[in-house]
Amino acid sequence: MTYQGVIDRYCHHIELPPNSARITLLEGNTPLIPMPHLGRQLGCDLYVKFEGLNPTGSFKDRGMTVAVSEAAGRKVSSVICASTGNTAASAAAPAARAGLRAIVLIPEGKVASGKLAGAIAYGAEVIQVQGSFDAALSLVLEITQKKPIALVNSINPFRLEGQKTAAFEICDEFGKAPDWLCLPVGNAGNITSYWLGFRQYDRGNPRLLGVQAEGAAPLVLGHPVDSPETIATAIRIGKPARGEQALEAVRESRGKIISVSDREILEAQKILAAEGVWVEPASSAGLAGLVAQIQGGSSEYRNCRVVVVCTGHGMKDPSVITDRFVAKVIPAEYEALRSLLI
Ligand code: AN7
Repeated sequence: MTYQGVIDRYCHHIELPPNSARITLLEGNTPLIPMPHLGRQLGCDLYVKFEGLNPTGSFKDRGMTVAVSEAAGRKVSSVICASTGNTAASAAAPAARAGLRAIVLIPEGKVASGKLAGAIAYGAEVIQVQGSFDAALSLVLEITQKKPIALVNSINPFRLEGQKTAAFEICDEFGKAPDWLCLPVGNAGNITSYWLGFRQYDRGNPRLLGVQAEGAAPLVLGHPVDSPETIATAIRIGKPARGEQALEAVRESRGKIISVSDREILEAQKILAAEGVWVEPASSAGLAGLVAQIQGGSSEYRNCRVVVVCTGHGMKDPSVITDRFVAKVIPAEYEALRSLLI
């Protein structure tokens, strides 16, 4: 089999100007992992769409191949984004391949080390902003209105064109849409894209369960959050750019947007890792939401086919694990090892 990126695989379903470049790292084609053990416990037919297996370790690569291809095709020299981390790495990698300058604005001190390292390694100009993601995004909007720099946040419609391919893949795998799709919601580009994708592909629609972190839940509260806070720094966002569209998607799908605590997020991360799937904290929010719904007494998921979208790899945020762990130390002697183990 020859590998294809999402533009080639779904060229008939993606809007991209004819003069666009074709910048790809062969993103997409991520596994839909059956979770029979956990599914039995929860009473549903459960799968994880593991988007952390994209080239830079997150789901953002799908949209970024399209946005950067379009930008490179119209001969801009620079791309810019605000980011909680994954968007930064995801923009930087294809930009490097296209020979474009990548500028990324991140909230100071609030980006997980694997993401920051990625953005630096791919050669992005990393600028820390003294404020939240939302403040960084405002700056990006202002400079792209005044200067010829391409904006590659998910306000850029080409990001959605690529991102929606995840919905196509799920439908191709099952032959139809699942009953439920559970996923984290931050800036709300992903949930908006999935909904676009399912409707366009015409193989049925899932109900959407969008999940925010309690301390950063503007769509649940119904108003922006000035100082969002959560251990899931990826979704530490108080004013989602596509919030209205996300709410509409949820309404149309007869789904819900709920919030979960950081404790529930970390517990879901542990549950997934115990099944061999290590994801970053934000990525376990979808499962955390599903568990909260079922434990709260909802029977709407019973015997349903449920896909939980895990958006980023666990290696993006190693310290959330290692900071809570103290390794045992022994002298280099057999007796010390034996007495420790047996
Ligand atoms: C792992 O990288 O916003 O609702 O700047 O990294 O489409 O924003 C990341 C978001 C979920 C939320 N899971 O998706 C960024 C950024 C992970 C993420 C989300 C993000 P959206």
